[in-house]
Amino acid sequence: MRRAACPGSFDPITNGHLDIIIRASKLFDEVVVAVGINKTKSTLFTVEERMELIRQAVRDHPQAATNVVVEPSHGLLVDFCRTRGISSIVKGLRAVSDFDYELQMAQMNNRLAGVETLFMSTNPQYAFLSSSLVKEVARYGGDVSGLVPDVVLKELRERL
Ligand code: COD
Repeated sequence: MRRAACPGSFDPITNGHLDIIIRASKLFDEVVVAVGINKTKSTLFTVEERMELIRQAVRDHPQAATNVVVEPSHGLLVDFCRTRGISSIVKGLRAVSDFDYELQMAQMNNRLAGVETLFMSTNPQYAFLSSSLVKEVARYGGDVSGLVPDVVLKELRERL
């Protein structure tokens, strides 16, 4: 079975993340979305909330609804991959500014465990999009509809 991990903080999932997950779900038999738990980083949504928002967001997409699973990820991503027999990581690349750090992580993960990282170019529609920017705009009352899944939009409106 060809299985890939799509890792991230997903605080919260945006349409940029979702686009990468859906495209990956068409290339692999199973995509495991690894929701990072970083105790030193404060998040708007708990890990359980972030996981549930991703599950609800993929539900409307026929392929992804059948082969995307969502799990919490503690510690090193390569350990998450190793314990699940995952040999590929799929990441989205928005701009050259993402590239330097993503390349470093890809090479480190390959060195640590022989895991390959595949980069997908962002959908140009979402190239400027990040979870932090979405939260900032929503916090000040800006309209983020079309930038996040509807379930996330609803949660942001209630919370911020
Ligand atoms: N379009 C396309 N892709 C996007 C978009 C967009 N608009 N926005 C984000 N992405 C991609 C990012 O490029 C990233 O690949 C992924 O989606 C997740 O994004 P975020 O912002 O939710 O998550 P990050 O960047 O905070 O996540 C970092 C990880 C958790 C993946 C990383 O820190 C990690 O692997 N941590 C585990 C610990 C570890 O193994 N460390 C050693 C690494 S070598």
